[in-house]
Amino acid sequence: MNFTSDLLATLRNARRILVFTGAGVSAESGVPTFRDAQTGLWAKHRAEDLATPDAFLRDPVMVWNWYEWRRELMRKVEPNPAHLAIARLEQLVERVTVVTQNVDGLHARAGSTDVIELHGNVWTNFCFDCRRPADVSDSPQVPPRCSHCGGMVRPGVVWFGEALPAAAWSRAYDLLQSVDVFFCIGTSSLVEPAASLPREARLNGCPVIQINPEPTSHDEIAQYVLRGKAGEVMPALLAAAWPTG
Ligand code: BJW
Ligand code: ZN
Repeated sequence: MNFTSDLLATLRNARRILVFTGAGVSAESGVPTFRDAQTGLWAKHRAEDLATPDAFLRDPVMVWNWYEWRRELMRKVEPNPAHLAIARLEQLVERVTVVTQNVDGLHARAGSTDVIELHGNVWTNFCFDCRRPADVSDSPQVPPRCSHCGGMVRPGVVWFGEALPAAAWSRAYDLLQSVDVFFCIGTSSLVEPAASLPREARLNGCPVIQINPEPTSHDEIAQYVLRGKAGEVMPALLAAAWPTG
């Protein structure tokens, strides 16, 4: 794989890197993406039937079971070379923060130590009514009930129409002021407000490196567009930028 000397120098000179990721980063682990036509989860299910508070209230059993099915699938997967290369960046650069839209926890499992989860984490649950964290380990009901108020327990993810966790969002947004390089990897960049982060980074004058096998609207704002799979491009890029690293 060939990278321009300009890109390699930009990486070597970087002190603070933000790595913004989407479902494409976990695709090579076997986690289906959301919008890829062939394998996307929502090729079979309509997003608005499953990932909204209204959908949960309308059919809580179906939505809970859909998340259980996905958890089952995610339990069996491992971090792939893209997650591992992103984690390894921490040994090469002073400060690396991963800002992910993914809910699978694979960045942390790969060894990344500073991960901001914008859309929550599928391994957590909380009460739809009182919003307290919920332990569902031995609940006979579907969905499980809250031990405090009896409300329905839901997965700890962010659905359409819901605000992103305030602390996660403001930390990610504030980082845009201080990072030297912004990676945008494996996201269709269709879901707001997350998709505004690369745009804001570029407005701040930060170089954006886009890695995706397909074009996205963010190709326009990216300084470097690397067309390919994250699990192939990221390890090759690290090897080229830090050959002795
Ligand atoms: C590879 C690869 C390989 C494949 N290597 N790459 C402004 C304009 C218009 C609409 C809105 C707006 N602001 C807000 C909205 C509404 C809405 C929205 O964005 N709608 C759009 C769809 C139109 N946003 C919201 O509702 C958000 N909330 C909000 O704004 O609240 C406001 C508010 C404020 C105050 C009070 C109340 C409300 C919330 C969004 C939540 C998104 N949730 C989901 C589900 C999470 C739980 C779950 O997992 O079930 O998050 S939706 C889904 O999309 C999931 C993802 O994190 C997210 C992004 O998807 P991603 O990661 O980009 O995946 P894909 O599949 O789209 O793309 C995969 C990419 O990988 C592709 O490009 C492939 O080519 C690539 N790829 N293989 C590298 N090997
Ligand atoms: Zn409750």
